[in-house]
Amino acid sequence: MLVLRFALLLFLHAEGWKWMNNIKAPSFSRMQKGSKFGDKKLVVITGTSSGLGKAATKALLRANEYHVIGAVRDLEKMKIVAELEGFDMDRFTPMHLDLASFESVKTFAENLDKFRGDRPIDRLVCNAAVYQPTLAYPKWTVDGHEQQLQINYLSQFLLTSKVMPMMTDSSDARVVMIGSVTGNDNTVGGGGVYPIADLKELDGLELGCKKPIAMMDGYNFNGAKMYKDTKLALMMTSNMLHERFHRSTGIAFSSIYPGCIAESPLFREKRPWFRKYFPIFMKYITGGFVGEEEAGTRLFQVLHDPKCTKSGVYWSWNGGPREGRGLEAMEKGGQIVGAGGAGGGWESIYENDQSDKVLNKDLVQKLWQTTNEVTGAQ
Ligand code: NDP
Ligand code: PMR
Repeated sequence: MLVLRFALLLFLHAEGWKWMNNIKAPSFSRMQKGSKFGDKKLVVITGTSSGLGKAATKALLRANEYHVIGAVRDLEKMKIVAELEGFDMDRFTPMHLDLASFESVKTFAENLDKFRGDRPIDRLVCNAAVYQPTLAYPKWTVDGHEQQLQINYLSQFLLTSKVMPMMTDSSDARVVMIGSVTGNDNTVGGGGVYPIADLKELDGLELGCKKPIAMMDGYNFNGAKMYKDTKLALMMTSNMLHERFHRSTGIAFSSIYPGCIAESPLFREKRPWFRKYFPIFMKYITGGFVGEEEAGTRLFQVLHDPKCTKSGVYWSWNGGPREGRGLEAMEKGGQIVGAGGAGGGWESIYENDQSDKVLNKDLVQKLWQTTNEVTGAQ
């Protein structure tokens, strides 16, 4: 056993892997009950003040088995949202995190480590994102990266590297990346609508992807493509984490496509006509529409359902346009019954195919290495 452990350590070292340096052997004290969290599992979600993150938090609080840490950029907004939504503040803790700054990610991780005390983090959801399709020129973060790139991808990567060591004592740890059909080009929604997600040879990221280089592929800035590229990169990262760490840590890594939440504030920078007609188009033409609440129950399922302990999966759901069916379909104990209508509810989850780009092992390896360098995660 000792020899095996030594071999594993050597292997990780040879791979240049430092993320898990902080891993401690499961300690007795960490497994003891009776902390301020009682028997609740600890869930960290980025971006709980809006859209999918907010709806999933509602579902988690309703299930009564979780304490949710909402990692948000605007604590004042979060307070108001929590009050309006009636969050139980005994089981919800907002914590400041601005994903547009690596320093903020590091500070958040330190605060989280103190806050959890002797308890492991059981779930991490990389959910927060911005979509800036109409910009003629990129906007930059304090670290000199294009905003969508850092908020949607680089910082969530760094965050994962900081939080994973806090998860290894959990008996049911899950890391979920919010991907999208628009980052996965093997469908009409992803491969048929320009611009198409494509990291090419990652020439931009290899050069550091700092002002004036915005795009990971090194080509000219395109805001809509940038967003899609970040979704592609997150899904690739989920696969890499699965390959590298699922066996050794037991953590389940997955990505999801929650459906097209066409009425969410994600589209705040789109023109008013688009915001008006996009939900109609998605409901009645493509059938890809999903209401915020139901999208929240989908994410909740991946965090709660025992079958979603499977690692290396890209989860999606079958069924046509649905709205307003979500929490009301849940039973008291957090079980979701058929949400009514064909294809609705938990039974409609399935393991979706991932595009060749998402599965491209050489590129995934290159993405892994370059992102580690750019973020300083190792
Ligand atoms: P929202 O805009 O409603 O939610 C995004 C969240 O990210 C907000 O809470 C926002 O905070 C937060 N956020 C933005 N910037 C930062 C930052 N710098 N630091 C910390 N938090 C930040 O969008 P959705 O709920 O629709 O999107 C959630 C996820 O789902 C995203 O990853 C998106 O890519 C994905 N997705 C969405 C789809 C859709 O159709 N809407 C389809 C497929 C995937 P604040 O409340 O302060 O604005
Ligand atoms: Mg798309 C046929 C299926 C389908 C699906 C599932 C989506 C999802 N979209 C589909 C089709 C089409 N879309 C078609 C045929 C068109 C051309 C009319 C189209 C257009 C379109 C636009 C302009 N779609 C969009 C946009 C956006 O600005 C959204 C986007 O790309 O944001 C990055 C978007 C989306 N379509 C989707 C989904 C899920 C989105 C939201 C994107 C996301 O968050 O990943």
